[in-house]
Amino acid sequence: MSKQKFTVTAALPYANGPLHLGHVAGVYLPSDIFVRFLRMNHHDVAFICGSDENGAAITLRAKKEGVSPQTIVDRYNAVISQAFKDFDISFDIFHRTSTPLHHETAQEFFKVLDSKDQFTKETSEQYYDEQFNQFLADRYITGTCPNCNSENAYGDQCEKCGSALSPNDLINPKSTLSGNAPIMKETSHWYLPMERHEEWLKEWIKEGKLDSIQQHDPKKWRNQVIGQCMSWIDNGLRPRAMTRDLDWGVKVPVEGGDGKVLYVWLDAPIGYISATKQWAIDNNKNWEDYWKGDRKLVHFIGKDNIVFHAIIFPILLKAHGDFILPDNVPAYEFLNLEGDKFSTSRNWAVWLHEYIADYPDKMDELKYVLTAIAPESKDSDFTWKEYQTRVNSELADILGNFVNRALVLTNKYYDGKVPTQGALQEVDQNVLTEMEAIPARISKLVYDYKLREAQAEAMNLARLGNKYLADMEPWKLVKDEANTERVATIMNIALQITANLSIVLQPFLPATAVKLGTFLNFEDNNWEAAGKSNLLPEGHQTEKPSILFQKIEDETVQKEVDKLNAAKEALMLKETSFAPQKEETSFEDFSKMDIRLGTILEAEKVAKADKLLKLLVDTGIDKRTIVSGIAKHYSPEEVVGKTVTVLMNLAPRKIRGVESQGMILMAEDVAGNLSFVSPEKDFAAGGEVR
Ligand code: B3M
Ligand code: ZN
Repeated sequence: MSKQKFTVTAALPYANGPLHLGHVAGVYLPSDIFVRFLRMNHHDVAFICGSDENGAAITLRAKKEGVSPQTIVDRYNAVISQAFKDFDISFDIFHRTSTPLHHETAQEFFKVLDSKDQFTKETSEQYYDEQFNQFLADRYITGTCPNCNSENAYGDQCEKCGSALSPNDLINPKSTLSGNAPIMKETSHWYLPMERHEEWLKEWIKEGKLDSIQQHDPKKWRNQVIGQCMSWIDNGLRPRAMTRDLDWGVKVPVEGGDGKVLYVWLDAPIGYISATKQWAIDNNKNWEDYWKGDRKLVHFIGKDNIVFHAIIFPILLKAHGDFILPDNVPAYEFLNLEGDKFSTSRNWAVWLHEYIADYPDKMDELKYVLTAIAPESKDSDFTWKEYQTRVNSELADILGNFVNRALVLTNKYYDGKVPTQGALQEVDQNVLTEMEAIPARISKLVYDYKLREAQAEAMNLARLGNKYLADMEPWKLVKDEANTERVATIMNIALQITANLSIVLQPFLPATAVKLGTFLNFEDNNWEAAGKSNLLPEGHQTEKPSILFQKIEDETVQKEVDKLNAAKEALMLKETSFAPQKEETSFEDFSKMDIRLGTILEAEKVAKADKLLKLLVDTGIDKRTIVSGIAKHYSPEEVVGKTVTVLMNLAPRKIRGVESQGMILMAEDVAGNLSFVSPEKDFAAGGEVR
């Protein structure tokens, strides 16, 4: 492809929690591969990201932890940006939407739209939480999704099926603040009349279906992106509120906007622009070059962000004027974990920062596996078992084995110097022809956003080399002097393949590619060099290699799976064991109960009832018989002498022929163990409990 200009964005992660492997596999890794590839092909690229620090995702998290939103965004911006650095995601900038530059940029954008009459102002009734005195939009309200019936859909989108929603779409809406059903209350907001844009949107999205240029043109959008957009449009575009009644976010910069902020899905995509501005300031560039004119804008996102990037943001860009619209919106489906949805709240996740801490020298192993299973066209599943298999039998046994053989033998036979390539046999010729064809195939796949296949194609080069050496067996040939020239030719070819690997692996496994370069004393970052069979001249000195990939042991897999299961069990215990609070009662009703301390004087088992103990209890005012269902938890001997809590005025009942005059109160823990409720101080029988 001729040299082009690209502005590539990766969805801004909410600064409300750390990143897990699902985020990485479905946005950050593929965009990084794409950009590294573009750079090697000398396209002019800006790779933009940052943290999304506004909106209900942030304020709700803050409320939950009892800290300020600022504390939350500072904490998670730090965690996230450090993880990206450690994982070597090559953003040109990782910005923040809490910066003054972003606030100004978003406000300016809003003002332009407002002055061009691109908004309507509407007063309407919206859901309101009376207990918290707050309007409920977006994540402040949950309910049943009208499309997929998932019970936990948010007011702005359903994470289960990915559809974009409005609070009024929800069935059985509930406030996430109080849990109560909301009331309706009047408020006014700025709306984006999306229906005005239906015509051109339809045409424009249809264009995305076209593979307009046969030569690797990245125009063609993924089916699921086109499908989601068309179904949204076909359902009828409606005005969508672009402001919110919240006290955290970008303030509405026009008259009447007091106490209101911009809708996070209005300001967040503008975050791509403000990040570009900051990067341009830092690098003496003009930001407008990256958003205007002849340039391809590409948004890497998860499928739950499709309509925001392929419909709403394009409307905003077009309504503003001057801006380019996205050329493609490669959206990823979801990655699952061991057969179950990633979930922050259920702690069902492999966190990127934890992986980095536990396996600091295994970044490429994770990159390789995540790209190999990337959820490009359908949801996929990460398992530690598959991680192990792919690392051991692909990275170690194929790539690592080949490179190691090529370099170790070169060291052994030729003191590390590249031997002479002699006459080629047909088998050599075939291998070289195949090697030559691979880079173009990778290119085509990358430009088509098929990074999973592209990586597999790069690995095919390692496969090719590994098979070549295994078939040729130079270590056997070398024993006969008559084969000297033949062995040199084979080893030369093996080294050329290794040099080629150091190029074609760069986008996918950057650290490994650097290691290969070090082993070979060779560096070439130009994609066009790939495929050549004379990258290393005769006599070129190579180095002794080290092992590229250590195998993953069974214990490691077991440890990781145990860790996940432990987290799941802890949570299930917590979730399933606490009964919901009972209905409200009055103080008057409560006061009717006569509860006192009693001391157990005697205890014996009740015949033919393995759960019951018959107790004689000193209650201060009398000594009475009480039958209690605690025999499975306490022996008669152990209860005698204990001071416990007694409900005195419960109507007497006959239990197994014994009249019980009252009840012993018991506490039960999540595992079903019983305990007496005894005074923490040394109180005598008769003391009242209230
Ligand atoms: N923060 C939503 C998400 O993490 C969001 C993306 C913004 S991209 C402009 O799903
Ligand atoms: Zn749904």
